Formats: sequence, C-alpha cells, structure tokens
Amino acid sequence: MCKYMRSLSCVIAMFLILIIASFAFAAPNLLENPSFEEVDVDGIPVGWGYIRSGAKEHHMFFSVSDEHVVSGNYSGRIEIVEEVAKKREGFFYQVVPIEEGRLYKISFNYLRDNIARVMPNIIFYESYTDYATNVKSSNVDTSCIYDHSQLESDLAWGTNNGAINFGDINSTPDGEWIHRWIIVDPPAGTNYIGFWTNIKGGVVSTSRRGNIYWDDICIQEYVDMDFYYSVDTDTNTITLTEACYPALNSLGANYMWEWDLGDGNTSFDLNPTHTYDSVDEYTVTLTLKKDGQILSSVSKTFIAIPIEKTFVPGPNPVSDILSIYYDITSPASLRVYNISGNAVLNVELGDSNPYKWDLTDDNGDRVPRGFYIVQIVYETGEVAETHTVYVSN
Ligand SMILES: [Ca+2]
Repeated sequence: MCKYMRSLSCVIAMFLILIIASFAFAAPNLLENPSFEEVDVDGIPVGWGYIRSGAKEHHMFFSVSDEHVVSGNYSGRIEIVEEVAKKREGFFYQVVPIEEGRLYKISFNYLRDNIARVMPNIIFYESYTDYATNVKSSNVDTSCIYDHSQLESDLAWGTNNGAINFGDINSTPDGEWIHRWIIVDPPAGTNYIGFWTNIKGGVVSTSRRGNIYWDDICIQEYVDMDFYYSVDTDTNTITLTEACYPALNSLGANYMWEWDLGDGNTSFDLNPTHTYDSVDEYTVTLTLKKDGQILSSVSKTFIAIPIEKTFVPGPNPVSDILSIYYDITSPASLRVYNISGNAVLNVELGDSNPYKWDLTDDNGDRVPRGFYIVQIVYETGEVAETHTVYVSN
C-alpha cells in the first residue's frame, strides 16, 4: 500500500456541473397552407381535402372563418347543421410523404362551438394516391405514440381502426382554443402520414348543430435531441456523448451534426472529447442539419471548474462509488460535508489509494442526492484542498 503512488500536483482537472438544458426546433412544416390563410374561389382552404360522411351536402359545410383564429386572418371551419338524426362525420384532411425510421411531431389547435366530439386522427400509409386509393399500415399500435402534450385526465391517445386518435367528448370547454401536440414513431413501411381534423357531430347527440375551428397545424420531422457528458480525471477530458433518437449516425448522408463547444471550438465527431482551459460557464450546443437546413438543436450549459489537484474524486457526478486519488505529504483525513456544512464523513487516509467512498455517512447511512464538499485536511488543521461532488441518486 503506497500512500504516494500518484503524483497529481499542479495538474489541471476539469469538472463540469450542468446548470440548465434548453431546446429549439426549426424543422419545416410539411403541410400546405397550415394556417388556412389561402382560400380558393369557393371559400375552401387550399391544400386541404374535406370529407363528409353520413351527412348530405346541406347538413355540413366546409369553409374558413375570420371569427376565431390563432394566427393570420382565417381558420378552417366545419359547420354541422341540425337536421338529420343519424351519424354525421366530417373532416379536413391532408396527407404528406415522410421518411422511414423518423419521428414526426404533429401539433394543432382547435376551438369547439357546441360540437359533441372532436376526434383528431393520425393515419399511417404504406402507399397513398388519393382518399380512395391507398394502403394503410396494418401495424399501428400504441408503440407508435412516442410522446404527447399533457391531456385532460379523461383523455388519452390510443389506436382505433389503424389510426392514432383521441375523442375529446366535452373534455374541453366551448369557445377556447385548445393546443395539443403528439410525436409519432410510424411503423416500418410507412411512407405517408395523414392528419384528419375529425369531428363527429351526430354520434353523441343527433340534434346538435355547431362549429369546429382548426388553425396552425404542423407536421414536422422530429429528432429527440439529447446528450450527456462524462469526465475522465486521468486524461483530464470531457467526453460528450450524443443520446438522440433516432441516433444521429443512423440518419443518413444528408444529415450533418455539429458541436459548438462554447469556447470557440467546434467538433463534427459523434462523441467528441474536449478540455476547457479556464473557469467559465460554457453552453454546449448540438445542432442537427438536414440538407444544410437546421432541423433541431439542443443546448446545455455547464460550469467548468479547473483546479490544481492534491486529490481527484471521480466520477463526478457519482451514483455508486466515489474514488479519491490523493497525493499527501503528511497524515491527513478525508472529510465530507453536505451543502449545509454538516459533516457526514471523517476518515483517516493512508491505507489505500484511491480511497473508495461508498456514499454512506459515518453512521453507515446512504447520503441523499445533492452537492457535497469533499476536503483533505492535514493533522495540523490545514485544508489541503476542497472539491465539490454531486451525488446523483
Ligand atoms: Ca390562420
């Protein structure tokens, strides 16, 4: 057992503490006329097909409205006219080509005015020529739902007849714009996504008349951008590791990623390593481009703290065992304090190097998650060095 097996003095170690994460997405909208601003001579929004079923032409009308809008001058409006005691259903729809193996985010807004059921539908097609000529995917299940905005407690995205949908049956009040989004993971073989702004006027109440308004609908490619970091205190480098879904290196040759390391350096590696050379706050941004256009990005801000080492605790953050390599010149003890300054550990150093702390305190209890002050203190009372360590769980 050698107390002084490593000489670490005057080496700069790099510790990074994550502060915040922020996200930005800029993928183009695949829909035509997503805000219903372009209107043809018949008063129908350009780019949107419309279908009525169970209703004759004078039972249901498709148009735009300038009474209720989220943006611009118009929204898409479907009006149900009281008349027929049978199932009536109507929707604006649009179908867009997509790429296999990608996520897509669909966001939309609707406002109900005495409409019994609002039922947006997302349909996956293997092939699509028109409303009557297409092949739907037969593998739609809840695994196609990657994420979605929070829903009222009586609502849930589910599957029905090969589509993803939910039925808002009076879950939301009349007269208010409701904003929602969902991220879908289409089944293999899907080449088109259709979005149906479905309403069902007659199923719940056969005598209702009312309007439904839709505005600012968006279908965009989505990459769930994320990365994490680890610090190697032996080589004094940080390794940034992409944790995106789909994985960046699975996307194809027309995709390119770039790391802005926040100190003027950039990297095009998948998992770059880097050393910062001064104490500062750095924002690392991972940006993904497709065909030269920014698709999405994620940023995280760190504080980098370079220090001279009498000892090196790692890994940091730690969730299991904290290894403390030390280089002391006379008998000393290791002391750990919580962020309130209360001592949680006090042990003499000397029998083994590194000292391995199992994250339990002097009473043998596991310390809670949080920041801890780790010090080596000589018998004389002189503090050799202080480090901050984050116990992550
Ligand atoms: Ca609009």
